[in-house]
Amino acid sequence: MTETTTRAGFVALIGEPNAGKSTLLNRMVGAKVSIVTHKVQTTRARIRGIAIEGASQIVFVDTPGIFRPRRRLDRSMVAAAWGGASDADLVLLLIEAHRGLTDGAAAIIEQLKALDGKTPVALVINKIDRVKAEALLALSAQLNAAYPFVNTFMISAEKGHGCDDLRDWLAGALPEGPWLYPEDQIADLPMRMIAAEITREKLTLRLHEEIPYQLTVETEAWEERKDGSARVDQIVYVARPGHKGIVLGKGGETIKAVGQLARAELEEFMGRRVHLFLQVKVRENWLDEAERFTEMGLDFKDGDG
Ligand SMILES: Nc1nc2c(ncn2[C@@H]2O[C@H](COP(=O)(O)OP(=O)(O)OP(=O)(O)O)[C@@H](O)[C@H]2O)c(=O)[nH]1
Ligand SMILES: [Mg+2]
Repeated sequence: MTETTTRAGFVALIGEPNAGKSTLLNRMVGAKVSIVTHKVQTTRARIRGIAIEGASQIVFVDTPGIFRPRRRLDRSMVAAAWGGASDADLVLLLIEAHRGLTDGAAAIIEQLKALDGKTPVALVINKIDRVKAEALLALSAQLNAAYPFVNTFMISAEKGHGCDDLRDWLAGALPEGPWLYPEDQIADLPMRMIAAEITREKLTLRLHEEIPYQLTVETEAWEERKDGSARVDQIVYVARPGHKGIVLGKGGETIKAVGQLARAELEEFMGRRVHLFLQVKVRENWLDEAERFTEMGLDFKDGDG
């Protein structure tokens, strides 16, 4: 009889906004669990996606980008990111190859030094498809001089380069122990939250300037129907009366297009029919309401907004 030692643990993905953390999580899990846009500050809370490699169960923890927070929401997001890092067995710091050691990345490295010092941190240089190979060695040397990373990977989360090596290494680096989730589970996030995130992604892609940063989406009601479909009701909260009209669009065309895209993606994710109903509400103080933060999976930070 052969005995296999199982391994399991949490791997936190941290980095500046837009570094490609959510893209990497989705690639590792093999499904779209966390939303992705070309805009900064897309992810707002910790999102767990689960991958299995051999006898190891790797629980990836996507986190919001780390930046200098201004608003209350920003502070909660950055706190969630650092919370994810300190609870993890392993941390991956993502750096964008074409941007290199930015001030923001340097600030994260300084804060990593102040962390417990026990959690191993590996360096992941992402988006290598955007630079010439010659530039990577110098960047890796510069970053490794700034922090004692336990390992360095050069990847393209989008194209997949280097991702198998990274996954193999993680599988062997996690602590021995029983798996933490059933083997068919790929995410640890309630379906109603995944559904709200999908809608927020479509809104963020469609709307400009500050509007995506001043709205939130909540799933209000979820009804299972006898024919196997689901009826999902969501509210889009906007912070300014003027934003409502923009989110609706002329004759409601914007919200309609967003709803169609979100419904299609939700149906694909769930593998069944969905009837999605979106309602837009002005709630000027939502960015200062503890309940909105709880709905997003964030801790509400006291003090001025
Ligand atoms: N060229 C290239 N683009 C990438 C790669 N990985 C991610 N991107 C793009 O980078 C952008 C940001 O990706 P995300 O995965 O949302 O980044 P993030 O770090 O989760 O961002 P926040 O949630 O805002 O902190 C998207 O447009 C991705 O398609 C890569 O390997 N190569
Ligand atoms: Mg993200």
